[in-house]
Amino acid sequence: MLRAVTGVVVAGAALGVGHCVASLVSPVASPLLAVGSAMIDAAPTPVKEFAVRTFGTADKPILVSGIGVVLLIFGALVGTIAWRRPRTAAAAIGLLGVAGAGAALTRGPWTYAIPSMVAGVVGVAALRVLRTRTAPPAAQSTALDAATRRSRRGFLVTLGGTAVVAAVAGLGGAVVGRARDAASAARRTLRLPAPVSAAAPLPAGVQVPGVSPFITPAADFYRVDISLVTPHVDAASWTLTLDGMVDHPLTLTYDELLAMPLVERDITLTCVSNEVGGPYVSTGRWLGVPFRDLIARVGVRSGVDQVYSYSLDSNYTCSTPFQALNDGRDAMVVVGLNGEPLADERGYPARMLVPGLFGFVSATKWLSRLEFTTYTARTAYWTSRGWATNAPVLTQSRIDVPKSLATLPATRPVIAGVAWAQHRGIAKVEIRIDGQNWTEATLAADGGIDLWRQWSYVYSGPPGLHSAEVRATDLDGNTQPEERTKVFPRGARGWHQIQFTSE
Ligand SMILES: Nc1nc2c(c(=O)[nH]1)N[C@H]1C(S)=C(S)[C@@H](COP(=O)(O)O)O[C@H]1N2
Ligand SMILES: [Mo]
Repeated sequence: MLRAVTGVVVAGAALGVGHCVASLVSPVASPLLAVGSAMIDAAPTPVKEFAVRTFGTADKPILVSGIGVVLLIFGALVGTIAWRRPRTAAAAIGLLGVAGAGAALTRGPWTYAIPSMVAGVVGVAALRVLRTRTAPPAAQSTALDAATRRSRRGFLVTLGGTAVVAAVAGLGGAVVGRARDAASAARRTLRLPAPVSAAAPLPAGVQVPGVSPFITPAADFYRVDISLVTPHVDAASWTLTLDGMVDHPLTLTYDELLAMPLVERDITLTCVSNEVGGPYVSTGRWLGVPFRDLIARVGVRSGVDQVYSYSLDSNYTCSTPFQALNDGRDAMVVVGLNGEPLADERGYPARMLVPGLFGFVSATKWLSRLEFTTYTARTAYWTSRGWATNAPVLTQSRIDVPKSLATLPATRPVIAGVAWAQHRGIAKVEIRIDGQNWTEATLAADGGIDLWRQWSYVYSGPPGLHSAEVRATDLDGNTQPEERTKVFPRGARGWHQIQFTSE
């Protein structure tokens, strides 16, 4: 038992010191997080889909805790063999350090390997020190002579000391990491310029009572990305490079970007990983620089069919059809959401947004570079993992009230929700009860084709348990098909259905 505890303490010390060193290099280089990030990249698509579906936004903390537990168990095992086979134990810890360094190297420059190497060295050294203080072999505490008892006390003191080092280093790392985060402070005091073209005022009556807020508060906006550690970018040293097949490559600073004419638009964003009835759809008031102005500045050569965007979020890349950035729709490089600079998790200092396309082919956060190129020349992160190369949003609808299995009050028997088909617009929403005839729901006021549309329907059937299904038709005439499909590789199809009890 004492051996296993020793192993856990050694592993903890190694990880704690590694985390602390990483706070000076890059949080991403922390052994735990580097391994986690490498696992996210390497995970086969079905595993990733399962994680997003099952754990939602909590999938990352769960992954990190899982890896942490595995490493501590590994430490316990190493501890149990450490007195009989010290070399094997040291080699196991060393190998783990190398593995962590390897994982970190897939995330960034060579300095990223340092924290895991240091962790490995600390682990091996701590084990060695503890072993030279002897202790474990004594199993029965009765027959101990004075000398053994003294040495045992010495060992326990050293073990306690190591545990304290582990905790202090780990916490220290967290504190240093936060203190270095001056970029966020700069963001809080930043005031964005006013748009030259404000968002058109929303007509009265876009909101149906009880349905999701028409404009999603920034804090409630859905979040989907592959980054385990939210990048905290310093806007003062950030730049955006536009290059590739262009006549005048361009690098803009944050101030230069903000100095360009800004427009403000209300746009609904959706994730391809949204299940039928799911929460990965939100609407914001976005402030940004129109792509058409950026395109005009660089002079795009003929033959360009995609813009390949790069992110400071390590190896994330994204393919966006050039046509969608240049056909007059409100595609932009975004700097603000709902009147504030973008939050760190939202892609500060700048991200992309293109109405009508799923986020994974259009909404790159922590944007660093836009390369005008071809689909033949560059393959994006998700495309190389089997997802669609170009993915317009699918027409979808969702019932928000009543919640599934809830009771519909007799005083206000309203079934209501949202429907979306960005950049095509919603023509019609229909509802059917218990699989009978489709009836048109009442559409709320229309904010524009790039926005979702709310709808409502007054239920007038008998009391008891019933089902309700919804389907939308967009202005191109596409009606949602009945057949459910998986979200992979181009988004879920099918009708949202709920069960409810009417009073
Ligand atoms: N850098 C980066 N940008 C990204 C992603 C990512 O993983 N990394 N995910 C994309 C996906 S899949 C979606 S749906 C949107 C979600 O944006 P949000 O988190 O602001 O809602 O961001 C996109 N931009
Ligand atoms: Mo997404």
